[in-house]
Parts: sequence; structure tokens; C-alpha cells
Amino acid sequence: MAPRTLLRTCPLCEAVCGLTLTLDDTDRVLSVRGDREDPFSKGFLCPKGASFGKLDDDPDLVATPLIRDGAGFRAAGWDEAFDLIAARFAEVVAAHGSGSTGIYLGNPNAHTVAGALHLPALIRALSTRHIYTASTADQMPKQVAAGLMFGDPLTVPVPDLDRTDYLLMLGANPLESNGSLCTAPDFPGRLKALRARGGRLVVVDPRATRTAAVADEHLFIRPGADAYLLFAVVHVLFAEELVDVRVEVEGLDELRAAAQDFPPDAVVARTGIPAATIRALARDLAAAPTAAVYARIGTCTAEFGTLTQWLVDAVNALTGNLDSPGGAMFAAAAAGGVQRSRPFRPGRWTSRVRGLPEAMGELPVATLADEIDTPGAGQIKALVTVAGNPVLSAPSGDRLDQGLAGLSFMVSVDRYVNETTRHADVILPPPRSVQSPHFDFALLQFAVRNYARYSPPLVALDGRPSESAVIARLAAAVSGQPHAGTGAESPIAVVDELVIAGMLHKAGMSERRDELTGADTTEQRLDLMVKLGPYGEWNGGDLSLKTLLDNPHGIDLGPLRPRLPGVLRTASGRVELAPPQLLADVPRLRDGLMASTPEMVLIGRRQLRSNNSWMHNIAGLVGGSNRCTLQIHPDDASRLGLGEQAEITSAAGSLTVQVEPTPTIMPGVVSLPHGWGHAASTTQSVASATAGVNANVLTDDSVVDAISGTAVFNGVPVTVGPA
Ligand SMILES: Nc1nc2c(c(=O)[nH]1)N[C@H]1C(S)=C(S)[C@@H](COP(=O)(O)OP(=O)(O)OC[C@H]3O[C@@H](n4cnc5c(=O)[nH]c(N)nc54)[C@H](O)[C@@H]3O)O[C@H]1N2
Ligand SMILES: Nc1nc2c(c(=O)[nH]1)N[C@H]1C(S)=C(S)[C@@H](COP(=O)(O)OP(=O)(O)OC[C@H]3O[C@@H](n4cnc5c(=O)[nH]c(N)nc54)[C@H](O)[C@@H]3O)O[C@H]1N2
Ligand code: SF4
Ligand SMILES: [Mo]
Repeated sequence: MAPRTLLRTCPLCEAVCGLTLTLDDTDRVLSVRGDREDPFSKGFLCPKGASFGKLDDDPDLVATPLIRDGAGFRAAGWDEAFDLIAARFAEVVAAHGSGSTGIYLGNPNAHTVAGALHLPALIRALSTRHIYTASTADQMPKQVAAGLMFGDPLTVPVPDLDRTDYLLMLGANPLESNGSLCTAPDFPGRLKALRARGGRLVVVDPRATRTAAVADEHLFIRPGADAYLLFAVVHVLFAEELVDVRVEVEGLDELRAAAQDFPPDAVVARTGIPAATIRALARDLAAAPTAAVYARIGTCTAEFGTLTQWLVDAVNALTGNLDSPGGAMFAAAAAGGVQRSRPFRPGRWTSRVRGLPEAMGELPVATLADEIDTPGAGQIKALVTVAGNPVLSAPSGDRLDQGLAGLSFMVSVDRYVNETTRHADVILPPPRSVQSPHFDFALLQFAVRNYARYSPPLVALDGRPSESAVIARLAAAVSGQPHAGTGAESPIAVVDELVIAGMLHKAGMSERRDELTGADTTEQRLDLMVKLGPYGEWNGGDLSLKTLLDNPHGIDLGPLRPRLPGVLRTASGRVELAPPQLLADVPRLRDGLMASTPEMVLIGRRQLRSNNSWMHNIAGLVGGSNRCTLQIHPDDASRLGLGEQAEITSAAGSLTVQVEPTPTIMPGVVSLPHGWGHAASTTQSVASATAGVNANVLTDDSVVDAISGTAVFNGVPVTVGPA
């Protein structure tokens, strides 16, 4: 049989590029190209996407369920694995109650159908408040700020990249990350186009990144100081009467009053940015025909993460750029739509040990180790992890490493035996990517152009359960029902039918169940979501699962359109510019103006041919620039007498690291990428041989962004000396 050409969305980052794959007659991926006919990605492909085939059939992937056997694992059947899970969960719950179970959900869940559609059933089945995800090591500050300003934490504005005249970007490096909370395939090309049409790009970052290199202007900023910079911009906008709000807002006077304490001169020492530069920035933003402020991970995982994210959209609103073409806009996703009826409220409950706030139903991952280590009612005894590696990704990861080893029971759904899953009693593998369907339920809500694309599984499951089926059966097992019913009795069909019935009922369309199409109940759910969505066949449009299947390269649904006030869920029905929960944290920010700055601070960085902790097992992706090195300014390196290796110490721990002197980083700042520190005891042969060190030995789980509980990875005080 000749090689087959098949189409699929790349699941490896937020850019959602279309891929054109060729598969041989054993269903192995022979080649990967960018899909030139995809209307959104137009053929773009990065080195990770090019490695899709290598990742898909890495010989070190887990292929069958694994059950702990002494120090290692043995292969097991699915029934045996689920029987064991049901029995052990029942024991733990009988002895300690359901509050002693917990779950950690990692980043790839944002890219899988199982993550979007079936994890909620697993979370419900566990019936615990111990819910942790990578969000509190990532974007939770943005979601909390958006929730308070717009009423819903999924209502996050994105820069209208293709039309803006001026983009101010803080703490993001899309030339390496390909963008985040801003779904934009070929981000580099879009920035090039911005400048080619006469637009201006200004990058704020403690490092002169690849993105800074293609900008009109780069401003070095002291880590953790973005809220100061943005407050000073707000101050100037008010002081110079440049405010031009074009949407209905509440709290303008309160915002003006809060900004009083942050004139540009007051923040110079803290930010390292001259007052004249800050004034010019404010004036330029106000004067540009259209402008957008966009801030990402460098500004989220910082001491004042939520305040910073608030001020980003406050500036967008004050300059007349919120919800307006060329400004910061809200996507309308084909399978989306605001579900909530009441305004978002964070902190509805707090964590047991440290009293940290809940947000969106979850607790901060920075306190997961506390909840495992601290005895008493509610201590976590049994843990589920799905697509995550918190030993390398959570603050004080080494502490978690020890905590996981002491659990009564742990089950992980993952492709690999990694630094986290090696502690599991049972590992359940998802099938290969080519055996999985793909639809971006989450990421298309943050797209810079409205677009939809569905990829059905390309290769038959061949006896393996889909990841959705694994999750649904796990949900049944932790509730004491280990057995896989068949057909309509299977856990996955039961879950899907419940959701379908609920959605149809809510829409007043219960009689239309039979009109849903799709190869299985999960595809029928997608059909329903799309039909009820903003372009849907049952909502005045023509979109359905069928139109998605008929257009395998994806469907362009047009540029972003203004969506206010329709998407707002605030009590006032207006954009809240000064939510009380945010104003309450401003005194802490003001106190920070007086605090002494540490001599040396640590920040992170992302690497082009990597993805957090899990792409280091592909030989073509590691090495070269993708190594675990401590970047430090040459002046600092010589002042400190550093050789090839250095010892770096924080309040949390100490590491010996490889030194990489580079003038691209600010003096007084060092950068270490996360996701390294691979253990020898996993099955990842390549990753173990290029181990590196775990940056999260240095990050301190006792320090969080107060409002969202998010971990602080940027601006960690450290000392550095010769090894
Ligand atoms: N110091 C520091 N720490 C950080 C950050 C930082 O900037 N600095 N960044 C933070 C951020 S933004 C994030 S998102 C987190 C990431 O934190 P995590 O999500 O905990 O870590 P990942 O390394 O992304 O682990 C993903 C896991 O999912 C598995 N996997 C991949 N695909 C699939 C799939 O389809 N199904 C299943 N079941 N498993 C799959 C991989 O094998 C891997 O084990 O790290 C955070 N940690
Ligand atoms: N190739 C690749 N792509 C990825 C990932 C990956 O690991 N590799 N991870 C994915 C994930 S999970 C995410 S969340 C996204 C993140 O996507 P981005 O937000 O674009 O992430 P980074 O590339 O780490 O860029 C963050 C920048 O913030 C800077 N920074 C650090 N501290 C501060 C500060 O205090 N203030 C300011 N202004 N800047 C600061 C850093 O120097 C860095 O250049 O990327 C995703 N895409
Ligand atoms: S940019 Fe992201 S989505 Fe596009 S090919 Fe690379 S990894 Fe895949
Ligand atoms: Mo992330």
C-alpha cells in the first residue's frame, strides 16, 4: 500500500497549526509538513511540529497499563488495572474519607478531547476539594483578573494581532513559545506583518529575547516589576488627560485614585525603566490609532501576577482599545459560549494547611506538597495525575518528589514513566496521538481569528481504549465500579449521554437527540456544542460536525468582532475597572516600592525545541540551544568569579548548574529553564542521559501571588557563587 496523506491539528502547543502527515502501511508517521491549505496556519510548522511522528512512536512510550512491582513496573491488562484502582481507592476512602483523595491535571489536558470533555466527570467522581492543575503555575492570574473585570474567567481578551498598529508585549517570547493565551499560528510571521504595515512592537523583558530582537524597541525590566510599570502608565494616562474609554465601565475614579501612588518617578528604581520612557510609552499607547497590551507567563508567575493582568486590560480600556478592532478583543469560539449565569468569585473556600484561596474550583499547586505532607483529617492519601509532571513543574518540586513516594495509592494517566509517574502504583497510557481525535475546545477561545478545525482519529484504536474512555472508566473505578460495560453501558457513553441530555434540556431541544451525528457519543457531543454555538446550525448559522468533517483543513470564521456587553457576566453589566478584591492587594504593591531589591534574582525561560518537561526524550529536540544552562550577564559572571559551573542557592534549595554567560540578560538577573532534572529511574532513555537540573528545587512554594495563589517563578531571590 502506498503511503497515505492525512490531516491533523498539531497538539504540541497553543498555536494549533494544521499538519499534513504521511503514514506508511504500518500506520507509522513517515513525514510531517505544515498544511498549506489551513486558512489559519497556512503551512507554518516549527521544529516540535516536525517531530510529531517521532513523539508519536517514541519506543519509550508506555503501551499497556503498568502496575507497580517492587521497585519497578510490570505490564498488566486493563481489567486488572481498573480492578486494583477500584479496590485501593475504596480502601483509602473507607479509612480516611473522600477528602483524602486528590487530583493533579497537567498542561496537555488543554490539548486533548479527553481533557476538555471527560475530566469533569473524573473530578466529580472523586468528590474532593483537592483539585490542583498547572493553571496555578501558569495563567490563573489572568483568569482571575478577567473573571473579576468581565465576570467570567474564560472571557480573556487577546491582542488583535493582525490589525493592531501598536503591540506592547510583556513577559512573553512567542518566537520560542509560539504564543500563549493568544492562539496565533505563525506568531513570528504575524509580528513581521505588523511591522511591515507600519505597526510598532515594544517588548518588555529582563532578557533580550528572540522576540525582542524583531521588535522596534526592547525595555529591560527588573523581574516582578510589571505591575509598577503598568500602574505608572495608568497614572500618566490620567495625569495627562489621555484617557479615552469607549466601553461601559465601572470604577474609573477608583482606578484613578489607586494610580495616584505610582507616578513614573516612583517606580524607576523598582522597574529599572527611566521615567521619561514610561511617559513616552503611555503617550504612544494613547496616540496609536489602535494598540494592544499583551502580557504572558513572565508576568503571571510573579509576586503581583493578578494585579499585573488587571492593569494590562485596564490600560487596554483606558486607551479606547478594549473590544475594538486592532485592540484587545474576545474570540467567539465555534464550540464555545459563556455558560455561567452568576459573576465569577474567587476564594470561595481555602486550602486546609495554609488557607490559600480557591479559584475556578481548584486550589494552588504551590500547596499540594503541604496537603500531602501534613497529617490530619483531609490529608491527601490517594492521588490521580493526568498528563502532568509536578515534580519538575511545581515549586519546591523536590519536596513533592518525596511526598508522592509516601502516598497510600497513586494512579497516573500519562504517555511516559517520568519523574512524577514513577511514583504511581498504576500507570494508564493514552493511545498514540494519531489514534486520538483533536478539537481545540479551550484554545480557540483565545484565537486571534475565529476559526475551527476538527481532526477525527487517523488510525484505528486496535483494542486500546481512547484517552476519553480511560478517563471515564477511571471515574467509574474511583467510585467503586471497575468494570467496563459495553456499548451504551460503557462509562464513556454513560457520561456523554448525561451531558448531551443536560445540554439539550437547557436549550429546550430535548426532542432533537436523534439528529446528532458522529461516530460515537463524544463526536455527537462535539456536534451538539457546535450546532448550539455562535455559528451553529441550530443557532442561525450552518456549522455542525458534518461541516467540520467536510472541511478537514479547517474553517475560517472571520476576524474578531466586538462582543461587549454580550459576554459580560459582572453584576453591574459593565466592565469593572476597579474590582474591590484587586484594590485590596494594592497596598501590598505600594509597600513593595519601599522594599529593598535582592542583589540577584532568578527567572525562567522557554526553549524552542521543548515543551515543559516532556520533549527531552527525542534526540533531535535536545542539544544545541536546548540545554539546561544558567544564563547570567558576563559582568556578573566575572564579578562572582564563576567558571563553567556555579552553585545557586535560594530560600528553598541549592543546585550546581552549567553557566552560560550572555549579554542578553540584565545584570542582577539569572535564568534557568524549567522541565529539566530528569531522573535516572524513569524509562526515558534519552532524557535521562541529558538530565539537567530541576529549576523548581530553587522556586519556593511558600511564596505565591496573593490573589490567585499562583506560584512565583520569576523574581526568586538567589545567591550565586563558584561551584
Ligand atoms: N520554574 C518554572 N516552573 C514552571 C514554569 C516556569 O516557567 N518556570 N511553567 C509552568 C507552566 S506554564 C506549566 S503549563 C507547567 C507544566 O506542568 P505539567 O503539565 O505538570 O508538566 P509537563 O511537563 O507539561 O507534563 C506533561 C505530561 O503530560 C504527558 N502527556 C503528553 N501528552 C499527553 C496526552 O495526550 N495524554 C496524557 N495523558 N499525557 C500526556 C507527558 O508525558 C508529560 O508527562 O509547568 C510550570 N512550571
Ligand atoms: N517551545 C516551547 N513552546 C512552549 C512551551 C515550551 O516549553 N517550549 N511551553 C508552553 C507553555 S506551557 C506556556 S504557558 C507558554 C508560555 O509562553 P510565553 O509566555 O511566551 O513564555 P516564555 O517563552 O517563557 O516567555 C516568557 C518571558 O518572560 C520573561 N520574563 C521573566 N520574568 C519576567 C518579568 O518579571 N517581567 C517580564 N516582563 N518578563 C519576564 C522571560 O525572560 C521570557 O522571555 O509557552 C508554551 N509554548
Ligand atoms: S507552533 Fe505549536 S502547533 Fe505549530 S507546529 Fe509548532 S508545536 Fe505544533
Ligand atoms: Mo503553561
